[in-house]
Amino acid sequence: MSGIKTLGQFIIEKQADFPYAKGELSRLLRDIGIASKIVNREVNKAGLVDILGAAGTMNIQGEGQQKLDVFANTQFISALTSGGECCIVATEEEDDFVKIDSPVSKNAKYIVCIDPLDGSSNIDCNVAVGTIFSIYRRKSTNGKATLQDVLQKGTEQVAAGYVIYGSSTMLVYTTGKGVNGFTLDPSIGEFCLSHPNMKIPPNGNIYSLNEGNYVHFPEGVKKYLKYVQVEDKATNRPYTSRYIGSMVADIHRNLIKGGIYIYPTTARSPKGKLRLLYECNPMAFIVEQAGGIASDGFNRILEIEPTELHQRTAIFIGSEHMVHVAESLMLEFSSERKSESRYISGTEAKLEQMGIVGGID
Ligand code: P6P
Repeated sequence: MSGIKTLGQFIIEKQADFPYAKGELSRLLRDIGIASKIVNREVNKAGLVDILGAAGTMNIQGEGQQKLDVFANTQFISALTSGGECCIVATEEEDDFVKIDSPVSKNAKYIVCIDPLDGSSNIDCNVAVGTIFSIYRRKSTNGKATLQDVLQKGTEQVAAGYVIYGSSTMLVYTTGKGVNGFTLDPSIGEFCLSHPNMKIPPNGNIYSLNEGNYVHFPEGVKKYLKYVQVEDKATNRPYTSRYIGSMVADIHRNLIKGGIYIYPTTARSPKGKLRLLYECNPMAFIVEQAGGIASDGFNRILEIEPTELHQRTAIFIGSEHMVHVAESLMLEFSSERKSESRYISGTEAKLEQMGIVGGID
């Protein structure tokens, strides 16, 4: 195995990066890694066994659960229960958070927020899907952990990551000391370091959003769409539209190539579609650690104060310059939240400087 570094070896090597008792993060990520290998096995053969299609149940989001959604949810909860480090799992697939109450978890200190299988509506057509997870340390020091231990700001995350089940299966994570990617080698059943110290290009020309919602977009997003579609060789426009309908796949591609992913508020999702705790916070932590930025169009995702388990938010995430341009247009043209913006108002000069205002009708 010369030159190969497994996830387990890497975590132990980087143990000093994780300021808590030795081995806790290792065991948490080991548990998540085990469950993701089992999910990967089922995703890879989904067409062959009766695990495709709808489970016939609905989750709290009102979304029809795919059988693999339910399977993945069960696998992650089971792995985290037997691993002994996790006291609560907050998952997209359960109405309430799941209390882990097993003999090995008596002293468990960690909260895991997880979307077990994001983009699962794509499963039947063999498009990449993913798992997104966020790890917090409980704040309460005695008794059972509570909802308050779950409703922590994104800045409190001690680790976050995703698994993408695509042409290969990768686990990408951060503990706040950079981002590293591991590709599953099925021949040895190990995630092996393949993308050390991942950095998102500060600029790019790929934009990812569902233009089918155009009529319901905030004015600032409509202006951004006009901006990216205007011919301007100096700024490499028009950009390229790439939208898979699977957040993990879209953001993973943009992390590597540069780009922006936007899911704004729409008529159908007036607070945004994506969930703060187990989709936006972990992806924002990862992208920020890779040098990008993530906001709700006005304010940093990681600073949003959660008030409910399945809280949704708009998200603008990706290459720093691209998100800044979109945020500037949101500030200028979607004034309903102007006062909240982290930018100084009167961004005319900033837009001119970016060559924006002139290029938009
Ligand atoms: P729409 C999948 O359901 C998801 O949560 C993300 O993975 C994806 O980017 C988005 O929703 C797709 O939503 O409304 O464009 O189909």
